[in-house]
Amino acid sequence: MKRSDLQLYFIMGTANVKNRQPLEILESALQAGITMFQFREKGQQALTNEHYEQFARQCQNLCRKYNVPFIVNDDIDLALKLKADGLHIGQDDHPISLVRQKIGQMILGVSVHTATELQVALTYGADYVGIGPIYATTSKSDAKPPSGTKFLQQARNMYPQLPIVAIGGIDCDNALAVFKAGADGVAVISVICESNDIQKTVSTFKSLSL
Ligand code: 3NM
Repeated sequence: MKRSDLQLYFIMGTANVKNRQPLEILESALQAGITMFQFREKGQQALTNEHYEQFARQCQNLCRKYNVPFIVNDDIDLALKLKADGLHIGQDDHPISLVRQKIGQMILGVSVHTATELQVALTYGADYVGIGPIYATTSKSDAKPPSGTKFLQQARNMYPQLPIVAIGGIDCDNALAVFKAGADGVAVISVICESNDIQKTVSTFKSLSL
């Protein structure tokens, strides 16, 4: 993968969308120029069984149409079944060494919060890391307290070439500080899911990236 693939990384599941069609939001975001997409179907309202897989396939087909990488959050079996472009895991999900063995060459993203977690992720072949929550977020019920940009900056200083995406509470007003701290990109849920003008939101983010 290229570092620029992370520039505007949209994450969505049905629980993130109110009074609108998730696939319409995804297609608007793809049309507007998001550079990566993560399928993250979590929470009490999450789809189950065949609806879950069907929705994932619909998202994947849209991503293919716009040539944007389709990444699955957490679910290794789904990522393998769909031949997704990649898998993203957190620290609580699965041991990274095992995941890399299972998924082969697929893109592997890992959420990290400390220098030790970062080192372990790289040892086992993470292709990119996610750092957050930078700011307060309401989109992840078990999010850690906001970290600000300090660890992001440290990670960038330690690994100048590493693909890094920042996440958590990022919007058009604070994104510049995140890019300046060293992120290659920003991963966002609510700011796109709740946007009244997705084209404008996406263009604003992309104009802020360094
Ligand atoms: N992971 P929003 S924060 C999915 O810190 C997720 O690892 C986070 O959503 C982490 O852009 C987060 O609406 C939610 O704040 C991001």
